[in-house]
Amino acid sequence: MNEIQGTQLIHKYLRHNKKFPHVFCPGCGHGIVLGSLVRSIDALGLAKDDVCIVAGIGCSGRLAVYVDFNTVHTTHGRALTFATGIKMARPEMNVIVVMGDGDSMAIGGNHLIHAARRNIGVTALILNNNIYGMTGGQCSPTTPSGSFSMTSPYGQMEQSFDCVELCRAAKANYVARGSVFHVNELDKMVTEAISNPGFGVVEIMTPCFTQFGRKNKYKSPVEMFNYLKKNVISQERYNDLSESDRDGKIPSGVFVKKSEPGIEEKYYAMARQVQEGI
Ligand SMILES: Cc1ncc(C[n+]2csc(CCOP(=O)(O)OP(=O)(O)O)c2C)c(N)n1
Ligand code: SF4
Repeated sequence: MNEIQGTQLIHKYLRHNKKFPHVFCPGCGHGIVLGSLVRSIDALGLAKDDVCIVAGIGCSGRLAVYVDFNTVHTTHGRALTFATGIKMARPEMNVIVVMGDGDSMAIGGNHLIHAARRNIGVTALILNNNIYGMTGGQCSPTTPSGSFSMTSPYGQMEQSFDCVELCRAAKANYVARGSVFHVNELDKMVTEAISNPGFGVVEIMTPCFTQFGRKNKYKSPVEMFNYLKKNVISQERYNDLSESDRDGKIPSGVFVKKSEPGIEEKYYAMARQVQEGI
């Protein structure tokens, strides 16, 4: 993507003269996800009116505020419930949900499991910065064991869990993990997830230097990007590593890719059958 195209996309898709300047800290990865979202929608040629972005609360939730589509900035942990209602009522709409790791896996964890189980035809972008960014750095379900946060000043005692494994087990159609360092791959995953007829999840590793990096071993946002560069590796490379060498490494790529119809499609087919008395 050259600079001219990038600028054109900003003018086409961002509420650039209304909602800016944005709230993201220098070095935050959330803006890169915003870029990926806009490029993917543009590449798919979707009309703005046919796209609805739904977000929860958190720094990640701000993404919905900046883009010129149908947008809903909902309550913390409930973005998927709003999105489910929208998709059931307007199945032709491309519904894309943006959530933080806290939003999607802590308070909204149950909704994530059941959105995947139902295979509702929405796309979930999960911005995993391993921390609650907006509220001051409390630990989340993905804060790595032993790392420091506002609520684990002596090191996190709890185990973290794996978003990909969770969504795979809950039977989502499309499950992928990428990072904001590996932008070209990320764009492909977001585009594929939006195109998938069922529930598409992309977990996106993204740095929060302000609330996570400063309390841990990172000296700058650049170090956090270098961490992603070195440690987010393909699942093939990850599988070839010994158990001990896997420590700290994050497997990425597409883990599940099915093309089952979304539940809304099944619902409308059933409604037609019932109405026709078949
Ligand atoms: C019901 C409810 N509980 C708690 C909060 C406070 N709150 C706002 S954002 C947030 C956490 C955000 O963390 P995350 O979802 O990981 O997103 P990030 O800010 O890191 O992008 C919390 C706990 C709230 N707004 N509503
Ligand atoms: S607090 Fe963290 S997640 Fe929030 S804008 Fe700053 S760097 Fe980004």
